Amino acid sequence: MQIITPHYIFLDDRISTNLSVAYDNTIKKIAPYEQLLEEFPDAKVTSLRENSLLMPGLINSHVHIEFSANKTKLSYGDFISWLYSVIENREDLINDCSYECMQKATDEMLKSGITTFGAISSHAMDLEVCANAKQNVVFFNELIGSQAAAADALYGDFLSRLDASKAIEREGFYPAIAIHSPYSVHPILVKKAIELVKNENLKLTAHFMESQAERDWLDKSDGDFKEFFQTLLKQNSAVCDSEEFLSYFEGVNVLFTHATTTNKKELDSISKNKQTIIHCPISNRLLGNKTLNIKELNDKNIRWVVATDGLSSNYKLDLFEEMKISLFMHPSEPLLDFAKQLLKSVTKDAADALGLNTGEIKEGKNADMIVLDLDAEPNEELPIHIILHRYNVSKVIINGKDAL
Ligand code: MCF
Ligand code: FE
Repeated sequence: MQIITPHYIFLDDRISTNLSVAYDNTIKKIAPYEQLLEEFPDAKVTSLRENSLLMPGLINSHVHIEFSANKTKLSYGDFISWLYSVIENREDLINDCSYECMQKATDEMLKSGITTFGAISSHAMDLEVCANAKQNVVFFNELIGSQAAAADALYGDFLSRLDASKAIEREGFYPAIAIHSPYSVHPILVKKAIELVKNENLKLTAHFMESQAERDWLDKSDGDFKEFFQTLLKQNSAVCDSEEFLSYFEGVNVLFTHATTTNKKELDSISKNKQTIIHCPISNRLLGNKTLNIKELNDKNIRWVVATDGLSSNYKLDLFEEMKISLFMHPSEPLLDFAKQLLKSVTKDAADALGLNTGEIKEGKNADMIVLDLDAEPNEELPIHIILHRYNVSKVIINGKDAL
């Protein structure tokens, strides 16, 4: 058992002073220090410096670790140009993405207070790094392929990657499934994957309605994707429209990434099914996509969470940076309220969406906690300050163990 005595704790509804936390792998009790010492006299005690703030560890629900070698290779500003640049540079990106390169990415996340991440794994190149990472990992094996003729082979490859991830047995590692997107995955494959999700109770995510090109292609088999599919895949029309795609996810807990070009009907379906939208503002800006309509999501009571996406469409894997960009990208949202929502989105809401027992400093939750070094006593605008000032992260605790 351990006791940590910060100056302040970021609790669900308030900032506490004069409380400490007793924990092993889960949070056992939150109470005044003397009381905890009496109850757990043998506990190891960590007293923190002045103005230290204990808060829940951050959850980055969407990151492509295998794309961590990119810095300047990929073309930004337009989604289709980006996609062509991914195809053109695929070999280089893969070859340059060594174990060390990927480990640097997970370490950077750790240093910026990310205690859980959702890895979208295209090739299982990142399996070992993720298995060895200090963080909790939801390992989303990606299923991709729009051609029916190749479906069996693609599904076989996907299943063997899924099996390899199931063989990793460690606390906080969850094998899971990513269906790439409605334009790139044949319905035969989508249906098979969702059957698996239901039978084995796996976590599920998908990219959905990221670009105008995707909107036009799914709605009318036209637009910027037309040439791409005709020349590269000899495909003249979309394999699935968005209504059909969403129908397969009825009653399924899924996190849809981007959703910047969704229409009212799609959002109603997402709302009805209590599904989640992953908001990646930096990626959307860099790939020339629209800004997510947060107000519409809030009006429809749709849970949304902030994530970084990969270094394929970001310059950092830092949720403090991501929240800051989001704060400035949604100027119509009331500042303090929105700052609070952003922080909740990368803690409690992300944990709820992923079905993980974490994201809060609360008795019974997993002991995933970070310490921020504030420089003054916090006031009621602390959520804004946390997002603006990128305070130093001086301690990271994951499942009760010191990770930084
Ligand atoms: O989220 C961004 C942009 N949207 C789609 N895909 C990716 C992103 N970053 C990396 N990807 C990967 C994706 O997982 O790019 C590959 C897929 O494996 C090709 S996209 C047809
Ligand atoms: Fe992505």
